[in-house]
Amino acid sequence: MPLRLVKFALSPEHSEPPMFRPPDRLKSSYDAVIIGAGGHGLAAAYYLARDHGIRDVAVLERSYLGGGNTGRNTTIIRSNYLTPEGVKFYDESVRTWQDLSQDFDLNLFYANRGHFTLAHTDASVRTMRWRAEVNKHYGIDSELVSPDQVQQACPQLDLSCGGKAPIQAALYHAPGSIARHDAVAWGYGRGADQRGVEIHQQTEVTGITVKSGRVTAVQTTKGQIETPRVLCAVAGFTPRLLAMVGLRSPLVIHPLQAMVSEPMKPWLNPIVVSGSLHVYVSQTARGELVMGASLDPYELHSTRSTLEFVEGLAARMLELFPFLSQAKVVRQWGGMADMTPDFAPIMGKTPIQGFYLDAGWGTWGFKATPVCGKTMAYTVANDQNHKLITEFSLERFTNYALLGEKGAASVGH
Ligand code: FAD
Ligand code: PYC
Repeated sequence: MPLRLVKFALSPEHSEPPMFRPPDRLKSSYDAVIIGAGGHGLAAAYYLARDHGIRDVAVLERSYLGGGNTGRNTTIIRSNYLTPEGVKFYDESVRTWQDLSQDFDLNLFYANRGHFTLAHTDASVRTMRWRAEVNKHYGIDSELVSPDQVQQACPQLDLSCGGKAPIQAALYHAPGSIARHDAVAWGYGRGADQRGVEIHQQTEVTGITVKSGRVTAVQTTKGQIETPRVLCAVAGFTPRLLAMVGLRSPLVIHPLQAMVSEPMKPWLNPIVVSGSLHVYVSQTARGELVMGASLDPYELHSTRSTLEFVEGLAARMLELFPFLSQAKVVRQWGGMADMTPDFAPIMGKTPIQGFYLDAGWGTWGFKATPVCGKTMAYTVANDQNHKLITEFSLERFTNYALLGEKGAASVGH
């Protein structure tokens, strides 16, 4: 190790400023409590403090900051959705992403790569064309491209997919990007912390008090907190939190797994997704291939990972990229995806006064982190749903007003 580095490490003059303030003791009341220190909860805290002047906020996290789906996802950012509500919402998020590193003064490794969704069947070509037209109508850069154009951008791809499912066309979305997921949680967390928000890790919410239809307090493993406003942003834990306030939702929790290869020289610039083969891949700045597939096909509240997943995904990766047969998988993991029947989120006010929900983010919520933060902060501060989220309310399931985002949610489910 270079001497200079050792000196730097040991010298008190060069100590690195801590990213967060040392944790305070939990107070007995706050203006607002946010449950969950994932990207969504932290982003909401950040914008509550920055844009609405609400700083007496506690973010409560049962485990560690960013340790839920935020730190487990494959970081695909795009806005090529199918419904007008979805397209407008995710477009606002993509715009916010572009300035976020500067906003935080922290490198999020945001990298604009372009995003191909491959179509191997007539039916998927039809869906891609449909998405391209909806996207263009709302000013989103998406187009149907030929196999030759795919090959040009990605010469390593076997267009015949081993002869089993030749690529017929693809949806190309130029704004498609990736970013460093942990840094997003750190950036929002640090920004909130600097503005006075308290982040309490290892602090689990175990109960919520509702009196006369309104939230009054939360119980935690570190004591009770009085508060008139609670934002629940706990992804795969949402059904458990809803049970505490006596609400029901159609959410089901399925594991979603992913894996990463050893680092290799950069060869894959775009993000490549195949719904028919249930596989997607991107290459990070470090050279690793980040790969994922569809949900595990059964409900399970667990982050365990399986050999079956690695074997299946590796086999399908080789149909697209046969030259990878000697590449090593170095890591795999799983998250708990909170799935809605229409593949759109659940956001906004609930029948309980002061209890706000940010959930139903299944396999698609990382890209929405900035826009969720902004719209939920607005909703909590004004006790009024932000206009970009009115169609995402919990009530849509009782009003028969589902959204139909399945064709664009991510890989095939
Ligand atoms: P989380 O990050 O899960 O945060 C919720 C937090 O709440 C957790 O830290 C949890 O510990 C905490 N919590 C739970 N219960 C309590 C309690 N009682 N008290 C206190 N704290 C509690 N999305 C994309 O857009 N692009 C992708 O490429 C993508 N890939 C994915 C790949 C995988 C493998 C997975 C699992 C997900 C993927 N997603 C993707 C989805 C995305 O990760 C999530 O939708 C998003 O991260 C949700 O963020 P969040 O802040 O709502 O939840
Ligand atoms: O939302 O684009 C996405 C995605 C890809 C993989 C998981 N989610």
